[in-house]
Amino acid sequence: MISDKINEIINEQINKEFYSGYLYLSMSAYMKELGLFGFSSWLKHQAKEEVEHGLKLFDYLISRNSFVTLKQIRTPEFEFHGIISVFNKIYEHEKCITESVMKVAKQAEEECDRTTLSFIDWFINEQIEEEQNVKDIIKRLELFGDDKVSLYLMDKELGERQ
Ligand code: OFO
Repeated sequence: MISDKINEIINEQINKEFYSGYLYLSMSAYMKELGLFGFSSWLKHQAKEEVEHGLKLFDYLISRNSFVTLKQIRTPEFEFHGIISVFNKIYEHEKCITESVMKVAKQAEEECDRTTLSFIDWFINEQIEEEQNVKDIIKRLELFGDDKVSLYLMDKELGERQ
């Protein structure tokens, strides 16, 4: 059985993962409005991944005979101002998520909860990858995002994400 404190922060993390899914879906809708169908599809995939992360945490609590307390998911932002600004927001958001995943790891370390430590490692690695992917997109947008042909090609490429 995991401690009450770890239970609490993992339940919070479930909420944050589902919220991330909501936020990325909202961004996906915005990209669709702009006619950037590849960006929209990439964000929709990202949203699905976030829901999977939430479910992974949900399953972990259950596997440890711990309680799941699902909280209300707040309304995500739905007014955006340009592609780079959307990806900068994602980057900032993911940095917050990394911090909160680290909070779980720190608490588990303090409590010598080896099971949670080993479980949360997967999330730490995932966060490194996600931050890097988003940063790469931002770099490319900054380099040639104003050029319509390049943007078209990038949209096509992101749309190929499986
Ligand atoms: Fe965006 O990452 Fe989940 O954890």
